[in-house]
Amino acid sequence: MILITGATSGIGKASAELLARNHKNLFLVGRRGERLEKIKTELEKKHPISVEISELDVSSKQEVEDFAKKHSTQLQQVEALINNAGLAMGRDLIHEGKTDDWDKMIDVNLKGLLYVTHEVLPFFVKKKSGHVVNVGSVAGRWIYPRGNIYCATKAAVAALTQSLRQDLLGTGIRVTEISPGMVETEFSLVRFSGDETKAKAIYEGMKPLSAQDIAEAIVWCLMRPAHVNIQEVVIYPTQQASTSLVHRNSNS
Ligand code: NDP
Ligand code: 8X3
Repeated sequence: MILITGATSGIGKASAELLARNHKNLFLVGRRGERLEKIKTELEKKHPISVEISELDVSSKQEVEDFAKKHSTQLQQVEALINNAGLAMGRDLIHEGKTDDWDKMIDVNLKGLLYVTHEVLPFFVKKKSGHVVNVGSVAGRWIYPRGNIYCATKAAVAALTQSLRQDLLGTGIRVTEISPGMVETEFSLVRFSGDETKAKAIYEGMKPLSAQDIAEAIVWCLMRPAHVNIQEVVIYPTQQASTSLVHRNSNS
């Protein structure tokens, strides 16, 4: 069974779909329960797998602890955790930033990842196997103007991924970081508080990555033999050379 956080949309949902096609049982979590129900119904109808779902806000320590207590039997069966839930809020200059946005990004991208990992790792250590895949970002490696807190959370994800690998050395547990560039999902819509015009403008005149592109990389990492750990995967669209360097078609 593979546990995916933030499975209601984008990269998390695409990973669930691809893993289902590979006949993997799934445990999908996210805050939007209706979407989880729909994804479960569709995947179980199409594939010979079972899909567990649970509404979960990963940024709530209490909710994550309650989730782990309630589902301890299922968590024992988890072979891989995909820490995908995450978001950016705003694109303000740092001196104009909103501290509520900062809190949200730190709470979800950083603390949420830690809370969920903390509940799953003891089972992995006990069985001497397991795979943690953290969805970081190129934003954590190449900081860009107005990226500030989002970049900082993703830099922290990169640091924590390394820490996990070091602390877990010898346990048989694999730890991978996937760092995508621009992927067209609900990410920009969330970042700009539902402003579709602003969200669309981000990808204007260029072909971004799709959630499916990233899901394929995640699944490839998961499917390597147990002695192979893909430590880091950095994936950009062809029209993006760095976080600040994007080629846009001239007619756009
Ligand atoms: P989406 O907005 O499409 O998906 C984000 C997912 O995270 C949703 O399923 C959402 O579910 C979930 N999520 C958000 N907050 C919480 C929370 N508090 N608790 C549980 N789940 C939560 O964006 P992407 O698919 O693009 O983003 C997935 C990951 O990829 C993120 O970590 C993002 O930072 C990273 N990334 C994205 C890039 C991009 O350009 N799109 C590039 C690089 C990295 P729900 O709202 O139902 O809770
Ligand atoms: C998302 C990619 O460049 O919008 O992590 O920060 S970017």
